[in-house]
Amino acid sequence: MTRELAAFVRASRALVALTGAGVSTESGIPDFRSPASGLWASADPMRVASIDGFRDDPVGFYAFWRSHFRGIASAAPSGAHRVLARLERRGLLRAIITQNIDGLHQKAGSRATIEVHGSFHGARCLRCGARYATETFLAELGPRARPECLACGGLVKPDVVLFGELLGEALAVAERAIDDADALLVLGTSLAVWPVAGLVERAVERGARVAIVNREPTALDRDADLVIHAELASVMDALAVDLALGRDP
Ligand code: CNA
Repeated sequence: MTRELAAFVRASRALVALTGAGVSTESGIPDFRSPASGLWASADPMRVASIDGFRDDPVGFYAFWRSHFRGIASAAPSGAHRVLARLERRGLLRAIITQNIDGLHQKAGSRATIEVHGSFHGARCLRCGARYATETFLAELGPRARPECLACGGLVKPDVVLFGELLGEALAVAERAIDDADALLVLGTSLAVWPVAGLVERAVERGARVAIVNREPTALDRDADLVIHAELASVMDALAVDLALGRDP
């Protein structure tokens, strides 16, 4: 199967990747929907990951995310992140559209990265718009303190798109990248979250070929030209060998 993936990459003239939380599990960051290890096995998404949940209980929101954000801040890129960065350097990958908020594609050296769900690095006051670095803000915030803006007392929210919020300009940028692509490589996502899952359908409608690599079946496997159900680490390592990508600099 990985030979077929290498052929898929070689045959493309404008390849774009779409990634999800599965590319970062090897980095120690749990995904949402894996049956035992996913965050939703132990938490209610509508309480800790929706804009209504955030407004109702901002202290509880940060109590849940504080340790996860700390883990994300200290995480190192996975093999999948590194192979994608090498594909871009070799001119074989145009852009990465990611649902992840962890910044690990950039840490691995990828440049053309479109973060459709935002990034945990920054935070913003919902009232006056004052900007904060999430890590610094959390370091100074007491464990049970309300996350209030130092300038106006409004609520400070990380720059991540929560359930119930609209996606920003990044979605339009992602759509343009899809429209210019002739092949889409989908990695480590259940494709259960919209409107991002719709980007796969958009690619198919515009005639692009689609390959999906994921441990479990996804919602859109039937739309893909190539589907591999396997661990990303082994598939991406084999892809790097098959394409003779060489070592990281
Ligand atoms: P998801 O719905 O949790 O799906 C992840 C998929 O990845 C699952 O189907 C797993 O089977 C698969 N998977 C996990 N590990 C591996 C692996 N090592 N090899 C192969 N497959 C694997 O997550 P999605 O990304 O689809 O959902 C979108 C949400 C998740 C976005 O809003 C993200 O912001 C959010 N999220 C992001 C992060 C992060 O930034 N690292 C972490 C957790 C959730």
